Amino acid sequence: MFEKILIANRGEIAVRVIRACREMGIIPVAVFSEADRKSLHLRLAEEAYPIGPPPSSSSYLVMEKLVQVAKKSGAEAIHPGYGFLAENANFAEMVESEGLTFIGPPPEAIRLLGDKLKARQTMVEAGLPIVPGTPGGVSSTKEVKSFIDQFGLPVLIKAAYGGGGKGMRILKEEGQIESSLRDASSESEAHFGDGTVYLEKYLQRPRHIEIQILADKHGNVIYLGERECSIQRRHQKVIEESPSPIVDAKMRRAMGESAVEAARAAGYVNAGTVEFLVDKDKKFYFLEVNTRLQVEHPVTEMVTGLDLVKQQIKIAAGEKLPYSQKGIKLNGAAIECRIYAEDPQNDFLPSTGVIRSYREPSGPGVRVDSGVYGGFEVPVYYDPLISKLITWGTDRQEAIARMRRALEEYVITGIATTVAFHRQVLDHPEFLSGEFSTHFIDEQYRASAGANDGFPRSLKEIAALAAVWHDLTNRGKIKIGMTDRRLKENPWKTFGRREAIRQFK
Ligand code: MV4
Repeated sequence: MFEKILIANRGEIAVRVIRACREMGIIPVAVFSEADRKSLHLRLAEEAYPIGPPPSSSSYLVMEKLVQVAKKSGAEAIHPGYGFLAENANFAEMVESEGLTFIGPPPEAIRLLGDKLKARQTMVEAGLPIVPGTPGGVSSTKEVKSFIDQFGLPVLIKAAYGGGGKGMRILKEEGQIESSLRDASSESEAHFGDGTVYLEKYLQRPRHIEIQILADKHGNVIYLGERECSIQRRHQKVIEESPSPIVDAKMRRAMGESAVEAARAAGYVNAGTVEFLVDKDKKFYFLEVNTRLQVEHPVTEMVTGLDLVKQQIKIAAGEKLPYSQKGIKLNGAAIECRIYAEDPQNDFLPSTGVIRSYREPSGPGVRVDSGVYGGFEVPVYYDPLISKLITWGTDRQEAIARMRRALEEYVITGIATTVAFHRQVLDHPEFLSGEFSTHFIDEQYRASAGANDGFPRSLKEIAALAAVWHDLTNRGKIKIGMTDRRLKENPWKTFGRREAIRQFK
């Protein structure tokens, strides 16, 4: 086993990997940019090395610096986390060629799966269901027209090296072919350095469901159930859960076995995720493979009891998987809310600044993977994800009840966050019913500033608000936390509230 691992990342995921190292008796080595001098991952790591100025292009993305620090510190392996260099085949290659171990898949698998056209071709050959699409890149209106003649509208133009919705255009009418093609291609060129785009039939209101897999270096591949990731906004996931409310045992097995086939076909090793789109008839289609540990991995950890980061490290060190497929038992349900430093009242604009007060929820079934603390200044340079709140319950209902309770306990002041937004989603009938698609937030949430912000209120909510308003205006007295008369008589419960009440009298 490794004695030292360098973590080529920051924030909550660096903290997550450090924790796994600690439990395994491995010394974690942190790196930090000038903007991260006071970040939580440094406080928890044994050693920390500076790697440059705040912009990630000058620090967390500079491959040579990371390899250099790894060697200088005596680390034998590098964990890339997610984002930054996690899915960069050249980085994985450089790490290995310098005699270090990359804690992730082989460079060839990253390269193959990063090329969406090659990935699709590979999966067709492996027998996976895929959405109808062009086998190669398209560049002319004529090619698009003939695809439409065969499969009809709408059509989705996708970037061959894309991800996260960049370089993607929905084509709804023939008149837009030329402009959409041009836009998608130039956006792809700008973001991925290659303007190749291809076509797929556009699925109208799909769900996004993904399968977690683990593959060791000895040819063993297993799947760890699914994650429902349909609650997203602008290609950024917001809430994930496992199991999916619509997946039964039979569908799970079919998707899981497909995912294992996909991994085998790609020569995959380590932890990976096979993404599927699922239509209204519950038919599933291969989308792509994410060749990294994902942000939402904790929900899978909660229902399987496995530590995915430890498994990644063990696989990289050459160990065999500890379980066969039969040994994997899914238990209960887990939900994750991504807490972003963003302002839902202001079109989810990133909100930076000092966290004035900070109190994390805890108690039964609650886990917080956080990269911040009270007094910390959230840097402007990086992803605005500050923590992930994960709850577990014996079933979906209990996981939801615990999430609501935990969101009520969570205190973050000084900056705007998405905590209150999550409270609204967790009260939304469509979310509670489990009947939703990737368009849930777009369809249900109004982000424009104004009186009609947010999710439309139910009649019951309006009635409750009217009652409170009536109470406040007609009695001329504001009661804080004193709606229940019995509380008045209980000094334990009213202790600490008195000051606030006095101020309002
Ligand atoms: C699709 C699709 C519908 N049909 N492909 C989104 C990110 C990228 N990984 C692939 N994505 C999608 N691919 C076909 N053939 C729907 C999505 C999609 C989406 C598309 C437009 C706007 C929002 C979206 C949210 C989630 C998924």
